[in-house]
Amino acid sequence: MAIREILIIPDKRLRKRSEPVAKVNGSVRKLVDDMFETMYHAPGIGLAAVQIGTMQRVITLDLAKKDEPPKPQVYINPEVVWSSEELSTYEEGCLSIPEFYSEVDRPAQVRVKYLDLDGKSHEIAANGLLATCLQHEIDHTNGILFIDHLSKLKRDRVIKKFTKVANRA
Ligand code: K1U
Ligand code: ZN
Repeated sequence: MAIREILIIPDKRLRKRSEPVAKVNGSVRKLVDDMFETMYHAPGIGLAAVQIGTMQRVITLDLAKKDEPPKPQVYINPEVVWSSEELSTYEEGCLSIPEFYSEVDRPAQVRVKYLDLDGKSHEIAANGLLATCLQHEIDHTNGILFIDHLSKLKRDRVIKKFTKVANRA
């Protein structure tokens, strides 16, 4: 297991679509181990493989509260197959856009199809924070960031700030 570096905007890899996993094998399981170690270390409640520079459609989540035991979740090749017209609003953050938070409106309920670590197919219905996080992470696998759901003015301000920092480094 390894803590991997988390890509920060404006890294171009964050804007690319990730590739589907063809076979859930040992290297995917090793990737998932690294993702959990990186996500817990950050700390974060979700992570997409692209955020550590691996362009595969894999996401990890753990939405357990501080006083609860860990509840690690893995979704391979996740895909939203249905989303509600009703929206809900959450204040989102992103490990690739450190210390910036903003409210985002998204479908309140979704159904997501995915593979588990044994390569078995599942479909789940999600609402609340799980629905928000799944959509945030699935967006990452498609090169979409939560700032893309904000006004152009807000988005451009954030990108400008992080581009300045990257150019100074
Ligand atoms: O994908 C990511 O960048 C991870 C992101 C997930 C997320 C958070 C909030 C709404 C939607 C998606 C994060 O984990 S940001 C950090 C965070 O929210 C958090 C960190 C520690 C404790 C509790 C929350
Ligand atoms: Zn994110």
